[in-house]
Amino acid sequence: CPSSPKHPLTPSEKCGVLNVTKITENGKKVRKNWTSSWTVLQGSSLLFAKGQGGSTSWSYYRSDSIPELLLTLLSSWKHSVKPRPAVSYVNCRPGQAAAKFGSNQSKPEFTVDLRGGTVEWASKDKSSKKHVIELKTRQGTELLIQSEIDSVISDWYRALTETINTHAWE
Ligand code: I3S
Repeated sequence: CPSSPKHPLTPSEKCGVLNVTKITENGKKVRKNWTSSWTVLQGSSLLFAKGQGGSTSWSYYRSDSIPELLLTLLSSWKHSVKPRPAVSYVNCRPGQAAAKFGSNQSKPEFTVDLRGGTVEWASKDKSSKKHVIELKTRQGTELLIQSEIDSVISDWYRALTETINTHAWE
């Protein structure tokens, strides 16, 4: 997400395409369902986009970085992660991403409150995939978040950790 003078880039403003699955919801184990989701970190919330309509065309994906986009799509294909449609961002600027969720292009499929949550690298028994983050919320939801790209997932790990630490006492 490039920064803009109006909305300076902070650790709490980040977006991109990630592979995600819930493993626990409200304290109950749920079956994994890896999907490729447009993900926005805004303030203490993490939003995952849901596409409009039923199409699953690759052409709906946009990213700030073409190599990142190609790697994401290749990884989705290799790992049989279901593609997600209707993500039509060319750029992700702080403040713009969440506003776009409100339009009819895309809306959050679900939102996670990071306050009081924890983030750690997932152990091997949680997933056979590499570069997997395990995110636990205070509400009892556990998510696995993954990217094939080392630097991408490391940046998300850092941003999520900073966000959780920043909002720890709220
Ligand atoms: O932790 P698991 O159950 O071994 O996770 C794998 C399964 O959910 C599998 O689906 P089915 O049980 O419906 O075949 C998925 O396709 C895999 O991706 C899951 O494992 P990974 O290690 O990729 O998270």
